Amino acid sequence: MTLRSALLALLSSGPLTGYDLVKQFSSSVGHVWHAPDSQIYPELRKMHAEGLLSSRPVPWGTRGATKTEYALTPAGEAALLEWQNQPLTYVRDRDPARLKAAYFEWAPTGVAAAQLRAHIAHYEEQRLQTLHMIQALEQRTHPTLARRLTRYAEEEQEQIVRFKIFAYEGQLARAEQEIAWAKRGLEILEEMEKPGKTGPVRERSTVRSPPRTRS
Ligand code: VNL
Repeated sequence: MTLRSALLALLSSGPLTGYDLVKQFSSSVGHVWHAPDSQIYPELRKMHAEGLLSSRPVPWGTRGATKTEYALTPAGEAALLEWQNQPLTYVRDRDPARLKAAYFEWAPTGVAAAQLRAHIAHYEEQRLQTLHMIQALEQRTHPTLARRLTRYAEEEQEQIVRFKIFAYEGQLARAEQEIAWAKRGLEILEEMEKPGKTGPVRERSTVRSPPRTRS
């Protein structure tokens, strides 16, 4: 359902062929709503069948071939408005990094730290990507945005740009928060490795105790 909203939103920048849509998806709205190409094509066909999109053949190459260009219909625009008017539904957390961290006592030497460093690397990468996106939006050089803006008056353009940047500010804040969290985890692991610290006294148990492999 939300893939549909992302596709409607992207097509509100102007008509696109299926191929261009898939390309632009991954370099724009796909950064906040990832979807594989294999999901996009069938969803476009469904949206077309349901009357949300119109299609027309446009020339392709020099041999009389055509490709299909999709555009929002009035029903498609209505669906976009309807989506904005619906409240979000929240799902409860299912976070693999938090889940794993909660049981790091089972992680062999160095593995927990390596996972936290990988977490940092992932979000450092996302942080940079997000900063670049914000810059392209601020400068209005992002091709999808630039094309979208041609359909609006200057006063409206300002708001359109601001909302896109606002979305990425949220992504940026989350990336920085994840980096800070994982760095804190590394500190905790280091703290635990300090010599002279003994763990809690445990009674003998039939339950297998976690491996104490850190030196
Ligand atoms: C647009 C352009 C959207 C760039 C984006 O992400 C983006 C757009 C939500 O104009 O639809 O990164």
